[in-house]
Order: sequence, then C-alpha cells, then structure tokens
Amino acid sequence: INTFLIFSQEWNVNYDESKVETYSLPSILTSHSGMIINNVNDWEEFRRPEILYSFTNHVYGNIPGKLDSVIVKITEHGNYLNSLAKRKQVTLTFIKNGKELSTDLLIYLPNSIKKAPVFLGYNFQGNHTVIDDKNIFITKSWVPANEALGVTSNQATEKSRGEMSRRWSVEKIINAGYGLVTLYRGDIDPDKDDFSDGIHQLFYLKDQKKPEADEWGTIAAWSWGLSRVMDYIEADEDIDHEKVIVFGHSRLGKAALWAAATDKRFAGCISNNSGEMGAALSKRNFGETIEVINTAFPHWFCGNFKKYSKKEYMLPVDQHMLISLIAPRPVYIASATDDLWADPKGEFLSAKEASVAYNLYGISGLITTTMPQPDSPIIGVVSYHLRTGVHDVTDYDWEQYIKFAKFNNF
Ligand code: GTR
Repeated sequence: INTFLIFSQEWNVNYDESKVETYSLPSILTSHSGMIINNVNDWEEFRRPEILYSFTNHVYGNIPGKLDSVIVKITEHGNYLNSLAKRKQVTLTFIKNGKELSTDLLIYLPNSIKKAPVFLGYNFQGNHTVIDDKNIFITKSWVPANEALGVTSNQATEKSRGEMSRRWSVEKIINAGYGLVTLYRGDIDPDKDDFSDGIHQLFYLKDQKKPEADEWGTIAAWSWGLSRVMDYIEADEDIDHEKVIVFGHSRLGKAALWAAATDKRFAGCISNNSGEMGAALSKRNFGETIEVINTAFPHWFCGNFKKYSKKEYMLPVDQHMLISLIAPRPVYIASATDDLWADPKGEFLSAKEASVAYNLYGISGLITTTMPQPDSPIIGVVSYHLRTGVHDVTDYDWEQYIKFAKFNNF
C-alpha cells in the first residue's frame, strides 16, 4: 500500500476536470521587460537567467557556498550478473567549516562498453534496497520508519535488501549498454522537517540554525548532491560524463528536474511522476497544491515559497518554465493514470508548453499537442508517457527510458 495515497485523502483537493478554473501561465518567451524572445542568444543571455533567478529565489533556494574539500574513496568493487557488469561503491565525504558529511554511491557499469553512459538517480530507502546483491553496504543514515522494510529506530536492516528492486530494472539497463549510479537521498538530507542534520548545517554561519528564507530547502539540497556526484563522475574513467541522464521518481523527480535546470553537465533528464512542483503546472487547480506541499513537507522548498500557499497565481513562474531551462537537452516527463495526485494532465501540459524553448534551437520539442492515450509513449527530445497504473516506477517505464536514451544518442 502506498502511504501517500492515504495521506492525499486527508486533503480536499480537486480531482474534477470540470472544476479546473481558468489560469494564466507566465510566458516562457516574454522577458520581464516585455521583449519577445525569438533567438537562442537572447534566450541564453537574458530570459533563461531571469527564469532561473525566479525559481532560485522564490521556490528552491540559493546554495549558500562551496565546499572546502571532498574526499573520494573507492570502498568496494566486484562483478555482477555473471560478469556482465562491474559494481563499484564509492564514498564521497564533503568537508566544510570543519564539519563533514558522507554519501555512498552504488555504481553498476556494463562490461561491454569502455566508457558507459549512465542513469543517475537517488533511491528512497538506501542503496542496498535497489538490488538484491549481498555486497551492497547497508546505509547507516537515518531512514524513515517502515515496519515492512524492517527499519528499527530509523536504521535500515538486512530485511530491506533488494526490497525496492522492482523500481530499478538494472538488468535491462545493463543489457541495453547503460550504467546506473544511485545514492540514498537521506545521506544528503534526511527527509524530515529538521535542518540540524544533513548537508545544510555544514554551511551555517555562526549561530545559524536553519537556512535563510532564500536559501536551499531539501529539494535543492538533493539537486546539489546530484551535482556533486557529477563532479565525481567527471573524474571516473569508466563513465562517459557527457552522457549522464539524471533520473528521479516523485519528490526525487522534482530534485532531478531542478538538478538538470541548474547544472548543464546533465545531458538529459527523466522525471517520473514528479507532480506538484515537479513537472505538473501549479496554477492548474488539480491534485496536490502548494498549500498541501508546504504543510506536509515544509522543509522541501525555501522559506520564501511559503507565501505562495493558496496563491499559486502570484508565483512569477510555473513548472513549464522549469522544463524550458533544460532545453535543448533531452527531457522525459512521465505520468501514471491512477496518480491523479500528481496531475498527469498538468505534467503533460508542462512538457508541451516547454517545447517553445526547444524550438528556439530548431528542435521539435514534444511532437504532439494533445495528450496521448495511456501506454502510448511519445519519444523525442521532449518525451512523455502516461502509464496505466499507480504512482511508481516500473519495468515499462524503464523500457521507455532506454528507448529515449537510444533515440537521443546516449
Ligand atoms: C507525496 C507528495 C508528492 C510526491 C510524493 C512522493 O506525499 O505529496 O508531492 O512527491 O509524496 O515523493 O512519493
């Protein structure tokens, strides 16, 4: 059973298409000064930075500085899948102001390729849950209480090894010639309303207890973490750092989109069922709202974002603009039919609207203007599908992501 579905019923949100009120979206191609943007230069020089600035200061928050140093340690390596793949585990230790925080990367790379293109994404419950492989270290970080997964006192145990493997089609990925790099979200910031732990506190100035109103929340911290993994990938001889597709499901899909928007080294992005403040349009009154997200997850976005509860219409941006920041790089937005909380239509519309930024580069963007039927993927530079089923990541999703990667020459 999906805990968030139970939770979503507590809120009286709109699920009726006929009750979606008219809304007006800020125009991607009109600058603050009223200029219509019609070329790549003006987009990159003026309009894109304006949009990025709005998202940074009103939604996700600024990163307060740079690390003092990072220590990289290969902690384990071996073979996997009868030597079809190699496994590496790497610990990154971030050092700042005399404090440190570590994260463990779990890497699988196909032996068939010298420098592998990879999918990079966070997992929800710890690296050892991604694949049933006894060599994977069990995370020592705080994990959310979960009886079924055998979590005791917020510590993961052997019981959850491989338990989330249905969400990671590792064999398919390897056989298609791609690698996988994953890490546990809670290493970077435990997913709770508490800024005394995780990466934030390394950056505090004297006596600071939480980020300032325009500084990073948890989503921005997770995105920052993905960029630090990219720093590592650039130095890993076994990975093609020009072919890294950043991936995430749900809240981690929100982080993947922001990572791709802020860091152009990510050559592609996949956002699976990312919903409100992910791919879905927030001004479209359907499913989860900003008020709900700010109440249930007050730590996700920056302090300034709180004022937009019930005031979606005041936000200077909407999520189609987030996707536009990724142009001209390939992006895949995916929804699920029963995931109404995430507003599939709002996710589709975002991808469609964002296409104008791709058009500036002479690229088609999403090649349809009407929402496709379930299980009829549209694969292109901007891709979209609506899978039959619930809020989840399935083999079907991964099959499409692999096609998307191939289509875009990864
Ligand atoms: C929900 C949240 C969604 C989505 C989801 C998830 O509770 O309201 O925005 O992020 O969690 O991450 O599974």
